Amino acid sequence: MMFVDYRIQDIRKKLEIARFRPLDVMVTGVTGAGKSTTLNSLFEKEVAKVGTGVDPETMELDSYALSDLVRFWDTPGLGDGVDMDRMHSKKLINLLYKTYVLDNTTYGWIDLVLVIIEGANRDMGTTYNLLNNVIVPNFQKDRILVAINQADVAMKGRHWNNKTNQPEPILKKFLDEQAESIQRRVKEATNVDIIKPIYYSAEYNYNITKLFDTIIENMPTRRRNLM
Ligand SMILES: Nc1nc2c(ncn2[C@@H]2O[C@H](COP(=O)(O)OP(=O)(O)OP(=O)(O)O)[C@@H](O)[C@H]2O)c(=O)[nH]1
Ligand SMILES: [Mg+2]
Repeated sequence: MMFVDYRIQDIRKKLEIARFRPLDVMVTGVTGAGKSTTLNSLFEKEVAKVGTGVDPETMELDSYALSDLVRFWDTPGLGDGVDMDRMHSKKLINLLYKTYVLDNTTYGWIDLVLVIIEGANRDMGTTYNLLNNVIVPNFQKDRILVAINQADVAMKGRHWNNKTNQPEPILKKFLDEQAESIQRRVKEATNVDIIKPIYYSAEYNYNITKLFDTIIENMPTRRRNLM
């Protein structure tokens, strides 16, 4: 499976209708959620540096072009203390207000925001903070996607089949319920209606195709006007 060529006709057609190119996706989430790992999984090589210890890894914004049609922006995660969060939030907001001008009209550079949540994460506070205080006030709500990573360790590693690299039914049920619960809680906490998050494992390449399909299915149909 090569994502460089994946569903390229679908993507091109959508971009032609929307009249912009490439699709710029900002990848965001708390530190350690697996943003960089997810990009490496999509690119099928190590493009982004992944954290090894407890320290956050990504400190700056980096963009990675998958093709001339799709580009991803890796960002530093929140949840690393008040001062760092303030600094990183500023970088995220700056990116959300990055613009380009076409035919005398100014448009937003970022077309879609992908919020990555850690499957094992009980404390959703930082994610809600990110949504509530950084993304939602500065970006169109209907361009926000949420996905659950680290599906393999959502139940602390239990019920993950290491031979097939897939969740067993019990874990699958758990993940399905978790996806619904997150959808509900995002609505309660931020008043944003998200589509039911998909779950995947960047580490084991589980459901990565589904993640990419979700991005394609939810591609904006027009350029982004500023708010
Ligand atoms: N078990 C498991 N571990 C994962 C998965 N995805 C990422 N990890 C691990 O989680 C840790 C953090 O991953 P990163 O990709 O660096 O996380 P990040 O969101 O980019 O973090 P920052 O750059 O600090 O914001 C690394 O040790 C990864 O190997 C996954 O799907 N399953
Ligand atoms: Mg990172």
